[in-house]
Amino acid sequence: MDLDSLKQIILDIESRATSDFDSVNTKSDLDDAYRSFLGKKGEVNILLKSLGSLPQEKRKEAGKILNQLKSTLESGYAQKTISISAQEKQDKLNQQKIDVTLDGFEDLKGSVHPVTQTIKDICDFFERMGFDIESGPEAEIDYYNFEALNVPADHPAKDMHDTFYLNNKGLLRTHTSPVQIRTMEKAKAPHRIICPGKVYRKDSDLTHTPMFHQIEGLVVEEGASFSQLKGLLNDFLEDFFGEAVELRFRPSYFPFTEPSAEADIRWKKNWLEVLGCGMVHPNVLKGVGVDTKKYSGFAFGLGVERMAMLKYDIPDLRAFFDNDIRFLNQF
Ligand code: 2NL
Repeated sequence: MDLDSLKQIILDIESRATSDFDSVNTKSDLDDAYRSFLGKKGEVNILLKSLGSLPQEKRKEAGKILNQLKSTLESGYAQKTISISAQEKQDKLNQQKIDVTLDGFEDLKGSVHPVTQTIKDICDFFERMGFDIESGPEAEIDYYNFEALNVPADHPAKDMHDTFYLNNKGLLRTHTSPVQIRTMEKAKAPHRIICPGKVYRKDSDLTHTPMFHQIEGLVVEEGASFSQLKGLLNDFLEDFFGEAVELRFRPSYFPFTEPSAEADIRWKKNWLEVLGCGMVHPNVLKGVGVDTKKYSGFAFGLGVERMAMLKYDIPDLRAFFDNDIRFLNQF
């Protein structure tokens, strides 16, 4: 082989390698092409080995142009490597592209539960009347739930069929009255407190749920009277229903009040019971250390779900517990 034919071969390799590098689209095809020209058994190495057949004085020049070929091919390979990885990156970006102009999903907005709203409305009224909001534990003991409230040991409400007992000592409170007992134990009279919260009774049918919400109010002051209680409840019910209400009090009985009464409002020709109330029984006041010669008290209790059903004309108690968004969004 002479130098001229070597140059011819080199030009041919260079043009084939350039076009091969040009036509591949993946890194692995590019590497295959690389190996066929520049690998151990590639064309350039084979050519290099054949230089031995050249005369001594031509070998140097031949080596030089072969090395030039090598570096031309190496840099072609390097450039193509860069452009392939840029293309792969671009392909990936195109695949993951997000069209920000597409319509989104309408987000579901929450709303205040009617029970929560009713508790807030009622507590707001009594706060304006100077009451403090108090809360306390839902798991109670017999003393705070019954004994301190003058409920006799053999009262039917204490029956296993009516009260959830947790163990031999604990129970789930059946009303929020224990909060008032605890408050009177802690602070000195006078008291004006309103106590909202969950209460529990072993009762489950169309009009009763084992858990419901109650609000109780308590006033202990010098000269607290039944006429004040009637006036306060009348103002409250007018505020709650947003219009003048026709109100009547019927004599009733609770162990913790004497006298006791139930209040009804006239709603579309019918009298509907809305709450229970009375003058705090002296036994209850004495039990928490209130001087009954100086102070008297009145109290009342109402069911929140029942009040919300009347105000919003909801016929079925279960609607409060289903948490159906179509129901809840109406408030
Ligand atoms: C009702 C009746 C009532 C009370 C709750 C009370 C609390 C203390 C002392 C005296 Cl600490 N009374 N609470 C009084 C009368 C009635 O609730 O029908 N509730 C749904």
